[in-house]
Amino acid sequence: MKYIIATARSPFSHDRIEGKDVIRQNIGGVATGLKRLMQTSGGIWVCWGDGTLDHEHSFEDYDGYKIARITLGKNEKRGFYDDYSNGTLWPLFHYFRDKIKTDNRSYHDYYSVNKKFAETILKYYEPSNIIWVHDYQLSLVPGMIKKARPEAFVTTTWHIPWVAGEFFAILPESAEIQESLSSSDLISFHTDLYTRNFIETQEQIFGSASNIKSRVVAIPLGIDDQYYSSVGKDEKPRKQKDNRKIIFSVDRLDYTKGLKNRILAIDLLLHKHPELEGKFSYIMMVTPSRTTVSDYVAMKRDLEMNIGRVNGKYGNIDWMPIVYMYRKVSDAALKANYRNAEVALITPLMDGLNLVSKEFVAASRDGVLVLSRFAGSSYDLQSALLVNPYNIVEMADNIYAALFMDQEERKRRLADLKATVSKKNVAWWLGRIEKEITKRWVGDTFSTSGLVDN
Ligand code: ADQ
Repeated sequence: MKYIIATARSPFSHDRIEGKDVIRQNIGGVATGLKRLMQTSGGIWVCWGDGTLDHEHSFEDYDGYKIARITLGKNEKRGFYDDYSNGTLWPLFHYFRDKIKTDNRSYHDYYSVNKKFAETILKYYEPSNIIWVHDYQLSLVPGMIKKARPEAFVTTTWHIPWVAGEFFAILPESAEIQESLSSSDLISFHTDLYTRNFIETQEQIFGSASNIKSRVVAIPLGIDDQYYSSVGKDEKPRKQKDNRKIIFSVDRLDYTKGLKNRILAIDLLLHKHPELEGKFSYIMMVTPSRTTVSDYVAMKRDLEMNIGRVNGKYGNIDWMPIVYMYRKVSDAALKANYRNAEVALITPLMDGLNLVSKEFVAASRDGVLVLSRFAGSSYDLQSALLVNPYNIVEMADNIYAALFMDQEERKRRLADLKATVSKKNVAWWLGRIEKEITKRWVGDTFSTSGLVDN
């Protein structure tokens, strides 16, 4: 048995940088988990080749598996990726009603790109394959495949939240998307809440959900905990000037991540506790993301203005409360930042799961996690200090509590969190998905990839 995996973004891409042809790895947690599966079990990975030289590598063998890349034209990319995936579905599934653009021209591009994915999958499909479709950019693919090959086993993993049925109904194409997803043989979400919402949506659109209940499961994605807990050989603990405590965060630049509210919480913290002047540094790392989508450009400006305002209000020649970095960093630098932080401030307004919170827990030695209740990971990470990211007072008070938490409580909370993160790691996630597939697979050639289910 081999997988055909479909994701919008590629595990790596070919680019020309400063005259040289280079391979750029995709750093996200999903890519890491799936690469591991493909290296062990082989198969084909179907994805959009967005690298500048990817069109020269539309099919290649790499690291034990094959990659089939789909090339998109400029307008097609805009309609499929910028407008419909990120301008319509992304805000819809994160409850940002005012940002949802409903324009059926972009749906047309979304439909035709999904069709390209389905056709590419079907081109390589063999009856012993499991087809595994990922996320909101490819929601029509399961239905297209089942229509052409009803006997094919299709499993879908949804990485972002699933909203309440009456909110989903805002979307003009809600019935088409629901029908496609619910034709999957197995559909996995990160939390029980999303599975309940999906089942309720099915009832609202089709009158009954009895045909899908047994095919919908909650299996939260895990991380490679050993990678994050291991210390690099050149890594040294960083000494902060004047023993300043470090508060750390890393996010993609996105309105769902609650970045501005965090700045407001730091503002309030310093207003309530002027004695904290010079006592901490908040290192806010922000990764460029969706830079061609207009909302993101305006949001960056607003965020930077607020950072400047707070630094201008409380900073002095020797100290600025917020150290802001807008760039991607290496894995090693990210790990070092997780390890050096006394407090991680992970407070999205809405987040399907949030891998950063798990990475921090695995890497930290005695840090405190301040985590939003609206991150899917908070269901498992109950020993964090859980906050409502819309409540600035609660956030400021919890940052203060985290900075001054006694050693015993820090250790106890972190030990609880570490136990969960290492039990439900990426191998556990893959093992659970494979177990669910085995229960439902009627073909006779299924054998698991041998990944551990602990
Ligand atoms: P994302 O919204 O991308 O994913 P998240 O889960 O936080 O969010 O993962 C981001 C990943 O990128 C992490 O692995 C992190 O280490 C890495 N990263 C971020 N900034 C970085 C930087 N500056 N340098 C290096 N690495 C950086 C979507 C959903 C989430 C869900 C995931 C997985 O929106 O809710 O958790 O999929 O299902």
